[in-house]
Amino acid sequence: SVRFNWEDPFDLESQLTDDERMIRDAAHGFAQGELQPRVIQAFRDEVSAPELFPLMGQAGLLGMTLPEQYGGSGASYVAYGLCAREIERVDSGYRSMASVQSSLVMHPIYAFGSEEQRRRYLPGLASGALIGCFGLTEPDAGSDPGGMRTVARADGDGYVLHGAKTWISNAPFADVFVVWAKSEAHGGRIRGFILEKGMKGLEAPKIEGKLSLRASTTGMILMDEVRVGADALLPEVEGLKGPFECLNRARYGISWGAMGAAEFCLHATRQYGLDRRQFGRPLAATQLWQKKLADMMVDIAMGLQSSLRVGRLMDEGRFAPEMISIVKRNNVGKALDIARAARDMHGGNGISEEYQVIRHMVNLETVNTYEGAHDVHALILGRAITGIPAF
Ligand code: TGC
Ligand code: FAD
Repeated sequence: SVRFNWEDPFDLESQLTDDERMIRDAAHGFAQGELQPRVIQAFRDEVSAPELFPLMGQAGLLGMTLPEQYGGSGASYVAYGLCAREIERVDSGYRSMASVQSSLVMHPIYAFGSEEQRRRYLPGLASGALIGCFGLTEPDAGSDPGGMRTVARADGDGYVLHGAKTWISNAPFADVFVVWAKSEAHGGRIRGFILEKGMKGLEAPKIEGKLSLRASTTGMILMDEVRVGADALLPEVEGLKGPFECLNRARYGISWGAMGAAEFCLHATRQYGLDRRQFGRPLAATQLWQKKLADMMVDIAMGLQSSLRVGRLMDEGRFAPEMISIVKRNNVGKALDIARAARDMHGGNGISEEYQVIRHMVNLETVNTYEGAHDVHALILGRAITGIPAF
């Protein structure tokens, strides 16, 4: 038998390739060196931090699964997940910034764009010189994106877009907007369009006053008769499949990221319980505490192992979206439970920014809602089990 390691219960380490470990270690160094020192202040001030994109780009964290010719490094989906875990160990908002750019902006341009669109946008997005955002959600269409009202009308050899998107990560400082609209020229089918900052009629006001994910900037996309050329259309995809193919990748990354936030909470709580004494002994010496720490460790071990399995299947091209619903829903739900317990176990100190667990807790409320709310993923799985859509 081997010696048990509570920090890596199922020996995840030995299931990774050398490349994956190297990429993970570099991401860990970047997250701890560049992101951790900023995050408490950034969250307090609800700052916009577009300058983080070039830093993430230099660190190779943007679009890493894409081929090198487009600025990626051909990394595996497992490596991508490991990086999301390292970034979200610091803050879910920073992981959001990176996952929107990689999975929701670069992926559709790579997978559904023309060669000209790939060359025009991908290298800049990979380096962080350009910032991207993804507009699917609308004020009256969140869980049900098929109910969107944004339209694209044919106009000469181009299109005119009209409508409003809301709750859009990165939008206020984005250069590139991947927007989904019902295209009248395509029989009302949903199509993707690439818009650029500065286009007439395009605005992206910031949403202020978030009490969660404050280190990530969120805004709206307001389109008042925005005229674009025919070359703004993503030519290779039609229907909700387009945005969902992007969401598959982002949701998968989130399943790893949430485990990073949960690991932070477990590690911080364990140390707190070893250091803090009440009733003449460390808190960690009490049965209730040990039971809660055991629950945290078990849920993290199971979550990481499941995400690794889904990542390997993605790398082999053998995944089904329902597998991603399982890990997104489970891992984020468990991470939220863990963060709430960690907050409680820190007592009064648990509400202070200095101990950081309450920041993870409130962030994970957003993560539980976006990219398909917890219950919406249950309904996706319920449909798979019964064959009956119950949305
Ligand atoms: P439904 O009838 O199920 O499907 C319509 C078409 O889409 C196809 N499809 C998928 N394709 C690939 N991957 C998937 N996961 C897919 N799911 C569905 C499907 O085959 C069908 O194709 P076709 O060719 O027959 O048209 O669609 P529905 O309207 O019944 O949808 C139901 C539901 C609930 C599954 C779906 O609407 C849903 O997932 N809702 C949640 C919405 C959501 O996740 N929004 C996320 C917005 S982006 C975001 O939150 C970014 S935050 C990022 C950050 O900051 O990190
Ligand atoms: P609703 O759909 O109104 O859901 C409200 C509640 O009802 C939820 O609990 C949900 O589970 C439940 N519910 C919904 N339908 C059903 C049903 N049929 N049966 C039972 N219960 C149901 N979107 C983007 O497009 N791009 C982004 O970059 C982006 N970034 C975001 C960043 C932040 C900080 C936040 C908060 C959101 C972001 N979103 C983004 C939007 C996000 O995807 C939506 O908030 C999410 O999909 C839920 O939609 P909604 O807010 O309209 O809630």
